[in-house]
Amino acid sequence: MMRTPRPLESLTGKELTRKRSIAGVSTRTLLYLTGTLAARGFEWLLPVVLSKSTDPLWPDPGASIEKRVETDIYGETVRTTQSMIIHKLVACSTAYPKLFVLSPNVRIEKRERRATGWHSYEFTQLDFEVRDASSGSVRTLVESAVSGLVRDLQKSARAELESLGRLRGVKVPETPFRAYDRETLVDRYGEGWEHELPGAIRNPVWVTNIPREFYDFEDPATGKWDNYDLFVPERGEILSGARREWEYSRMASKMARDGVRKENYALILRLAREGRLRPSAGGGIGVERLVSWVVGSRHVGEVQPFPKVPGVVYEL
Ligand code: ASN
Repeated sequence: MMRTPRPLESLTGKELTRKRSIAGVSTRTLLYLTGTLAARGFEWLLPVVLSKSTDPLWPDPGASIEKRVETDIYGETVRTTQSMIIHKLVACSTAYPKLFVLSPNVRIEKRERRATGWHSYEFTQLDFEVRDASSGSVRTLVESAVSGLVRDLQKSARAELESLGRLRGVKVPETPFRAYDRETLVDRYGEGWEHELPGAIRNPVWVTNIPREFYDFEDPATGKWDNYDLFVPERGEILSGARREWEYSRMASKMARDGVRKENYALILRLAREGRLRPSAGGGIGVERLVSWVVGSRHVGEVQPFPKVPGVVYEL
């Protein structure tokens, strides 16, 4: 049985030491990744929490949202950020051709997901976007960031990894990572491929062509989606991203097909209609998942100072 992560005030001395070591790894991880992106000319934006428009998280085969958090302010309905994808597309098309943001995402996952060890109802995404980029260039960037990170941590967080028993636990991934079309995985493992794949790989792998939200590019000629998820051994998905749609007619028809309410996406649709949305590609890394994989925690909530475990609401 997986143990549900508990809050700080109930941990033993040994558990607190472990928590602090994980925070050391997390600190170095954030320094490395933000430093790498900044050194490559990315602008670091600060996140927002309340907006009229946020990620619908629909349709997405992996989505399981129990409730969407909405409230009224100043006579307008706003939603807590499910992801900053809409903000990224607008920001990247206008002022910031290469951007990243450490963004708090609120996703009230179904309570059964407590047992996956891989979901939290609040988490932080390192979300980035690049104007005029191809999928391949984003994937190469991520590959070098992930393998560079593990190499860096083996030095910069050596003491912490040693005390967590993980110094030899995570190997520096070999690049380039293998890529599998989702259809190949369905043939091999069936519809439950997402659960089978992590146990079958020893190096991170890409999965491409996943039917998802309107903003990921879907090739009308082939019906394939130009998107990608990154899976790590033993655990699962730590990043999702894509080349994006930018044309009005395609976005609008996908929203109609998927039953996504156009009135919640008025701005992005208007910019697309005016030709002001630009092609881009990007992705988002689940920061706690990445750290959980590195430190070998059994529940992603263990990496959080204040665990947000589906179905469990602590005071803090
Ligand atoms: N951040 C993801 C992306 O860039 C979207 C998401 O989190 N749903 O594609």
